[in-house]
Amino acid sequence: MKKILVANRGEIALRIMRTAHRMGIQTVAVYSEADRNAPHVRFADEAVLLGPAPSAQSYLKADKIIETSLRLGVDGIHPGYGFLSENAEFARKVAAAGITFIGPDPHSIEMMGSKLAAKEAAKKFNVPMVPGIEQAITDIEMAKEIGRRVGYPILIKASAGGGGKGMRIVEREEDTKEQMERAISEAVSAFGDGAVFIEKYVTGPRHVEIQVMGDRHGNIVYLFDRECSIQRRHQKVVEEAPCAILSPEMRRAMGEAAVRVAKACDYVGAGTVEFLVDENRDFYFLEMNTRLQVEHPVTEMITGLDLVELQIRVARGEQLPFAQEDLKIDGHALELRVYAEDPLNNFLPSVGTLTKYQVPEGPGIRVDGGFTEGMDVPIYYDPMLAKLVVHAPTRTEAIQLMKEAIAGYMVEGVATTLPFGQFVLDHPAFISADFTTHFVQQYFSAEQLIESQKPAASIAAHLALRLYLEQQEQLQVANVAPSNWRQRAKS
Ligand code: MV4
Repeated sequence: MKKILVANRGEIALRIMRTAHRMGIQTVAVYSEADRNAPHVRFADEAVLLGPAPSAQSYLKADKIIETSLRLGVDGIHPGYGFLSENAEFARKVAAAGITFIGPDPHSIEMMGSKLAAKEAAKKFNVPMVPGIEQAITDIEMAKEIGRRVGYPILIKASAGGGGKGMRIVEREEDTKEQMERAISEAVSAFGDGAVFIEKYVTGPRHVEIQVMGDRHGNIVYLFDRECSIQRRHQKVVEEAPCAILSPEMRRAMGEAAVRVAKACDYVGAGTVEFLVDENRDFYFLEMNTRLQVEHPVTEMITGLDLVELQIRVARGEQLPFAQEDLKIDGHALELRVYAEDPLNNFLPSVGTLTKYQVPEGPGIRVDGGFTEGMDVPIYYDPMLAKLVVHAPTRTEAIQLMKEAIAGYMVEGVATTLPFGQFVLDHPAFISADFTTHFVQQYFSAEQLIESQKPAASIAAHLALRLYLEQQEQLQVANVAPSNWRQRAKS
């Protein structure tokens, strides 16, 4: 593989190209009119304009991306995350054009894109599943029957959904009819597929996911777990690896279950198997994401591996350079997603110009970003400025290092989720690792954030006052020394 086109933008495009560059592979960037001067465009060896800012007219232009690749002699396309990354049709067209899609085969994407097909495949491989059904359901009486069997509340999920889209909670049997009808009609309008299924609703779960990696020689390994429960409206905010509550036995059981899910769909490349963990520490398969995930750096930190390098190597047909027994966890890593959103104003996107932008650096600190000082935060795409990642020997030290990194992060011009990250890291429930996916809902409010900032604000005010008084003193001395006209004027 001599030349790779990265069909993405921002931090992930940059991160992929950095690894390609290190491997001696040429890079091609694609970009929209809003991204003409973006860092990923500047970094690439070649760059091609796709079209206007909206994604539908640029980063989602599958045919244009493939034509461009053919014209420039590209032999591999990396889709990153989002955009075309889980589009089986795109993967198929790339392969048909004689180009390597750096990701799984189209049939794996397709199978895991259907939550019902995914559950059916996983069940055959003896993967634990939330009580419920693995078939599409339309009949209301049958739905009520399942509700009685597994117990309310139940969750109706769209087969074509995922990532929390198209889910409806039913608290009581008498609401089943109405919620089923709504769920089906929403699934039809959102996904063009009305298939829904039912699961028992796990009320206070943790979201733990397993990174897997497969090659074309039948090897699949798990690269341990990530805890992703700290999320807000299905958008993750703080992730960590490893999950703080897994015993070695449970880690192994979940890892091996994840490998079975990957085997069930002949998986090749980097993938993530999501599980729910309930209060009894029982775990259940949720879904599989057939892409490199935003939070992959925490896994890289604790394994010492470069996941993009591995993706490229297995895409080239190489064997994985290690076996499961060779892998071990080194220390603890945390990731904070730094969004241009205002945590004091309902996380409204905060657009504007980065008048000041300086990221922290130092041992154990990694910032994956795609912004520099002076850039505008465009309104067209995800408002994530960067991922702030830290790695330390223990979880406690990682939390401390993350706090220092947050303090060293200088942003002016837009509001960010940095103070929100600080809030999470200071919270007793986070420190003791005793939390669920309801953490944000349960503990966070703008008032709480302001309250939590008071001690620091008070110290800052005291320091400012002291500095001011010291400067005043110096000024007076300076004024007095050469001439004392002020005193004379006063007297
Ligand atoms: C669930 C659940 C509780 N019970 N399924 C949300 C994302 C999608 N991957 C599946 N999700 C959930 N499925 C059952 N049977 C709770 C969630 C859920 C959730 C899962 C992971 C991370 C955050 C979440 C936030 C709300 C709900």
